[in-house]
Amino acid sequence: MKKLVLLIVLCASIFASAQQKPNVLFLIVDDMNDYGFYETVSQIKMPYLNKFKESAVVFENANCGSPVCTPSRAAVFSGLFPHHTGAYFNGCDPWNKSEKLKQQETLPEMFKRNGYETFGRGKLYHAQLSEGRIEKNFDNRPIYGGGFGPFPDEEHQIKGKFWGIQAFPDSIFPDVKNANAAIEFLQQDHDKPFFLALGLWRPHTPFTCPQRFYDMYDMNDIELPKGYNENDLSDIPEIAKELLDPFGRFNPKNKQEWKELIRAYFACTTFADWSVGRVIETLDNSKYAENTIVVFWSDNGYHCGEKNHWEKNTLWEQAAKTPMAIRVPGVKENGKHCFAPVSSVDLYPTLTELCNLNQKSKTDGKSLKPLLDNVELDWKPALTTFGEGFASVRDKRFRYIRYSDGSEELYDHLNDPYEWNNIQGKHAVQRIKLRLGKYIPEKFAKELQGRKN
Ligand SMILES: [Ca+2]
Ligand SMILES: [Ca+2]
Repeated sequence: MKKLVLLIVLCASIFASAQQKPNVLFLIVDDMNDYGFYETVSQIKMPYLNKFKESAVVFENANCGSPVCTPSRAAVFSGLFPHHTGAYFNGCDPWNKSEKLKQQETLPEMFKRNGYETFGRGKLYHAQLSEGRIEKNFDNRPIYGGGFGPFPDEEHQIKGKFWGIQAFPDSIFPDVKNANAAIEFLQQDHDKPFFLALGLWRPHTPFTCPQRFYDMYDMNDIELPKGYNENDLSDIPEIAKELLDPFGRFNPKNKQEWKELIRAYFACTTFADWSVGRVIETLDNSKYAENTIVVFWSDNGYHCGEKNHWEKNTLWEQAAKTPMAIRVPGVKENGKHCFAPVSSVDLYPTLTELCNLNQKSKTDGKSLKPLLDNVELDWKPALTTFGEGFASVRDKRFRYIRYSDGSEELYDHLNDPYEWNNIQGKHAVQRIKLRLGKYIPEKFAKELQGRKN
């Protein structure tokens, strides 16, 4: 009898402790740069994320592990930097090709093993997972909904002109369907704590979204990017130019077309803001609001013509810097901005600590919990890599880039926020280069297959 009572007490306490664990809402957007999130472009409209930022710690100096979709996500879900796995590029099939990633427990897998209900929808890994791994990651089906479409029309898809206003109904956008699925999940009862991951496809191309988001922007108000400088490429190493506009699909014929593309990017960013916003609003109106951590991040930044370049795949601020914010209910620093140079690779160990999970796999990042408690703390520089020997290191003030042939760039963000002046050759900065150079890996894992662009 005594044993039975003990067993009941034990079961009840295990159940209670499982109940106390916080839920996690993990929101990913694709190719969203800093324009609206850090208010560097005032015209862009992001009402929902602006509201969310008031209740979260906003990381103003967040950097991706790799400036392109698949490897950036592999780094976040594994907690491992690309130079340890070889997953540097899109198309590298990281979860089937890297021995290290095959062994690594992913973030959702860790949550599931720790007793969480795991739910995933939309663009999450952007890479093939085996059936067995899908099983280990997520409880729900289907996990991937949709794709990049809808495209403006067949001609646009073939010619690679991935933009255009079309009167598509909301119902055909994968982001609408997936956000609806997440909303439905948040309105249900759950016995276990949950890890809900939602990955949106926008503002990534094709720049299609419900027309009302285009209608929010008047062409007369659109300006060329503040960070554009037509002579900007004169002081960058030759090897850096290999990364420029690899697809050549964005070559605006004139300033008018350039502005139209920017308007399209703004519209798709505002669409993503709305999609994220209605999920967060549902959470805030649910019984889970007080016990759910919200993580918001973009997989990479985005050029809209800065450095004569479109899209990502560079080691400059425009591609390496990503929006990121974390809301832990009750944290006193919520609403503050943190300028410490953090990495999205830090998200895995951060959630391990915040949710008090048993973490099986070793990860590279560092828990951001100390910064959530004190945004002013000193922090080590953040690393972004893009292939063997291609690395970028960001601290609070400088960005240092070194390429595989040893050529370098150094930018002083205090005086040069758009990285126009490469000061690497100046005598006075040699010590800064040496200091930041220590964070560049001595050894880079061999590149898995894939392409640099
Ligand atoms: Ca992306
Ligand atoms: Ca320059």
